Amino acid sequence: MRAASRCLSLGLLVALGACSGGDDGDKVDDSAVERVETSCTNNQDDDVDGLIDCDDDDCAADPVCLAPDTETACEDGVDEDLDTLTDCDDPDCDAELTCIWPSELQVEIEATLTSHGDVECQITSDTTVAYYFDSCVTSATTVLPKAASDLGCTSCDRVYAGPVTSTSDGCAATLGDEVRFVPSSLTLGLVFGSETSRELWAYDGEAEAWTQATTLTRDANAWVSVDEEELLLELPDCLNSPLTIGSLSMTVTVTDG
Ligand SMILES: [Ca+2]
Ligand SMILES: [Ca+2]
Ligand SMILES: [Ca+2]
Ligand SMILES: [Ca+2]
Repeated sequence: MRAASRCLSLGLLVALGACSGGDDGDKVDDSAVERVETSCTNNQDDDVDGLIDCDDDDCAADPVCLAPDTETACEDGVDEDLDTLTDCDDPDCDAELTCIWPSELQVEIEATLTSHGDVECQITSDTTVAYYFDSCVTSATTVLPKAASDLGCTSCDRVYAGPVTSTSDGCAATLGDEVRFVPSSLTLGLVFGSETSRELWAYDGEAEAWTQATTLTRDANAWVSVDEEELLLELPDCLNSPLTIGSLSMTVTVTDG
């Protein structure tokens, strides 16, 4: 409508042909304007060509349109799908093992010795002495942060290490300091088994080796293992050493932090 009015008013002053020529000039100027999708993420068809954002070829080289639809690696520090959420922060990674593991573990250990009562220690081939060991409980609690590396546990999905911060060593009085159910520091590894099961590996500093210590089973919000074994005690003065002095129950409770 504006173009038509302008042509009519010009037509009063100049020849009709000149007016037509001016109109053609306007059309050339319009087509010369390059219309592009100005934003590839605004959900608008900016250049009104029927194609919105990444569907428009104008956006073919835009990083947002080149990015994959999901986080493709969950441990590389890169936000692959450019949704501002990196690795485990991205819900795309929720099911990844690497994102299941917590940043720290609360570990509670309880060792309960149920004494068998008198134990016969053979002093000579025909002489025995009875030893008696009380039943006892040693417990410990600590929070272990995630280690920066696997610390040599190639089987482990995650390794945690740190000092044992709190202990109540009731068995030291009964068994002596030589027998320690809880070390002063712990280096533990976890291996995914299932949604309700994890292997717990432990590093033995003396043997300088990792061993699978037990299997943890999910129990409400914690992971628990209970292992029982006969406690054998090495007594140098007893010819029949080691002596079986009782039943030892070790309960390990791990809570994800
Ligand atoms: Ca468009
Ligand atoms: Ca757009
Ligand atoms: Ca990533
Ligand atoms: Ca992402």
